[in-house]
Amino acid sequence: MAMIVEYVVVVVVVSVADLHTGNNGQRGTEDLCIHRIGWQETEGVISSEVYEVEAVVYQLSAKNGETWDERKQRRRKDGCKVVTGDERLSGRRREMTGGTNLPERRTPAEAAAPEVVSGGKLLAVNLYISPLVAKCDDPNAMEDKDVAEVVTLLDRACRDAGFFYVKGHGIPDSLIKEVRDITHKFFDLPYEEKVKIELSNETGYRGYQRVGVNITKGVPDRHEAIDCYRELNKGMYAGLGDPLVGTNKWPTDPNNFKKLMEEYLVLCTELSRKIMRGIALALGVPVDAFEGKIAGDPFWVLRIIGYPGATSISDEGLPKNDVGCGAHTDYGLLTLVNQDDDKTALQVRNLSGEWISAVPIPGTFVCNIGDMLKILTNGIYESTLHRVINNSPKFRVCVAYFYETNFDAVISPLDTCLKKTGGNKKLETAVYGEHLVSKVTTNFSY
Ligand SMILES: O=C(O)CCC(=O)C(=O)O
Repeated sequence: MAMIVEYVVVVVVVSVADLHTGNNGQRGTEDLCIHRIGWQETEGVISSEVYEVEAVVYQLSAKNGETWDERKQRRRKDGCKVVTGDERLSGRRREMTGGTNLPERRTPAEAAAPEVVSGGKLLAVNLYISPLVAKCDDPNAMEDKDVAEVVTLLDRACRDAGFFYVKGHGIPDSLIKEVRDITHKFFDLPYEEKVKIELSNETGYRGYQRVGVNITKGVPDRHEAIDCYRELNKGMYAGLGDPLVGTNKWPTDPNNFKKLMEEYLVLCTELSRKIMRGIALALGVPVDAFEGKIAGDPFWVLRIIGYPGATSISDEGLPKNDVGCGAHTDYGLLTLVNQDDDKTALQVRNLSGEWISAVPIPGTFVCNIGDMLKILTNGIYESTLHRVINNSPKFRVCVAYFYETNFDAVISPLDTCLKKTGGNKKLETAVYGEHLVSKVTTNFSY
């Protein structure tokens, strides 16, 4: 019996105009579209009667009366090319205006994730990683063509774009949203309530910091935050982690804050381990290369961050600074960014030195590569330089989960990566815990 299976591929189209005008990440009139694809399937086999449906659901009416084909022609003239990557999708194309009622569901065949290219440059890759998540612990995972496709795209994303979005990751959208909602609730509380869990060197740099206390390269950042780390005991790792010793300072209001965040942490840790398996496959190193002595007992960091809106007066008295978080790279292996859906603020610098807005895509994590992965790959993958500028008048939250190596891991380039890059070690060996402590202990202005 023939049945129609429909699902969604999310494509980010960063407005070319934005790039050229240097617009600070403000969403242009049409910089995000959702690309919907469907096909006809007969008893699990995709038939030749394939059809593709593309619908712009974000500000579809940017140009009145424009058809999808006209829109695409115009976008191409702008130098913007949307690549679905799925060669099976050919044939009949049907215009569908504003159709938002297709279920957000994909089959493994949809694993051919899209890339967004502009002027020959890769801007973003959106990975539907469900095949990888399902099979990464199977020793024959790469024999599965859907896994292999995810891995190929992952490699391209890490080499050329430096960041990527993941969807189909298995963490429920409802939980991802709940984490942000409870974060909003906390930051909405009066300062006197929030400061009850204040961060200091005596708390192991754990807890709440008001706007401007975090500094990047000497400049106060326009954000407030709660910082949490995997717990460390005094004297552990020959005292390497002593500055961070302490228990996390979770707020008691909202009352389920700790429980929710701890549940979320477990899922982020497991998801990151799986993505790192995909990255190992992408690099051609053993699938468990980022386990054992490197990250078999991974450290983690959680930053629960709030950025005042552009017109907010909550930072009155501080030096004028629009930058929510100055340009920096992350310290470990991989970061999962859970950001508000309705404000564009995170910007990522690509290898050509352009700042690309990481426009939020509901249900996805933005993934950044960290410093330890850069060393392990001998620079094949760069750690992603990024910054945050909240130009929206609204308060923005982001919950950033950082998946790190073992605290005491000694990190130097993997042999395979060394060979692939000509045999010379381009990056100094680092001990992760030392790197982290040196950053954390100089990140605050008090
Ligand atoms: O707010 C964001 O989107 C990212 C936060 C960030 O860059 C960080 O905490 O390292």
